[in-house]
Amino acid sequence: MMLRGTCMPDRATMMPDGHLTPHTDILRKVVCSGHMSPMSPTPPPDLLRAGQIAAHVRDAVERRVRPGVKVIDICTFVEKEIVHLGARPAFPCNVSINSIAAHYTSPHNDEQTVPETGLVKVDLGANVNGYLSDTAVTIDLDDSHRQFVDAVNSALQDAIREVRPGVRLGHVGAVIERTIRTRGLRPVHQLTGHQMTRWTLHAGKTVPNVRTRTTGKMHAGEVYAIEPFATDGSGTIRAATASYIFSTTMPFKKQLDPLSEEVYERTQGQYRSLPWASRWLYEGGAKRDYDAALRRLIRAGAIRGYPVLLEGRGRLVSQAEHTIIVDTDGAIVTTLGGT
Ligand SMILES: [Co+2]
Repeated sequence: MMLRGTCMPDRATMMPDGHLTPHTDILRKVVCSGHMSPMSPTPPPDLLRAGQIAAHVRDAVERRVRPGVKVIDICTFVEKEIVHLGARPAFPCNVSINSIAAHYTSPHNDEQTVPETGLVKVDLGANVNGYLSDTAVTIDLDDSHRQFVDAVNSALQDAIREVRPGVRLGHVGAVIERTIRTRGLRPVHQLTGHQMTRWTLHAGKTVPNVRTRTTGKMHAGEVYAIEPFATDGSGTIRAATASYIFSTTMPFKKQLDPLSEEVYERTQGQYRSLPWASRWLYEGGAKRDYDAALRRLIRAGAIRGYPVLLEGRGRLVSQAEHTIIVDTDGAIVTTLGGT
């Protein structure tokens, strides 16, 4: 199967309809590493594999997101498939519905189901030995919000076309903003794409979704998640009170109660600084008050929560996302899929 043992990068050219087609000449260049210039080293195979696995699972889950399906079943399907394909989740599967812009993953007892209409964003990533991928798709439940999906797909496509060493991150943001506004929507300016390094999901630089004066640039070999968000609301977001996604602060030395200590050790050992879901603590059937331990850990500064993010006016939000490697003359999209 295409996922087994291959380390061929998904080198591609964007087609006008928003689809990506492999560009065979460039593909040959990348694969025949003996003939490559020293400026264009072969990307780490684990990085490419993390991208392929995430793309495969994203394409598989897209077909499963239908009205009435339990959100927790979508989350566990995604996370189990990632493991089944030989990786680990880079972060909990996010299923953000309608005006929830991002950072919703099911809590352990979630009864919520997918509604009849609107937009569902599924955002997922794989971790292969610390090499990460991050990709998202928006599902238009009753096919009545196509402009939202088109806007983010086109913005992502236009942004990827700008990727090359030396391009200003603010320029990429300007391209994203223009494409979304041209389609009558607004970019969500507080949400950004982000650089990724080994074991670090949000490393240093960000990729804005609007024109900014940031002077930062992309450099060859860097890895980025580019993720445009579009809305018919204000384009601002606010944090809800609930957090279901956390990350562990390292190092942490203070004394804690036994259960908090156990949660700290477990999450630090298993996920390092990558995000994890409170739901994952309950897997295996242990009936303990993890929610209380999480509150104590937050108060102690041992973990941080990522609150659910809502569109400021309660309007719909769409999202598209790919992981890319900055190559000498363009982008290698690691999460292409469709194969
Ligand atoms: Co991301």
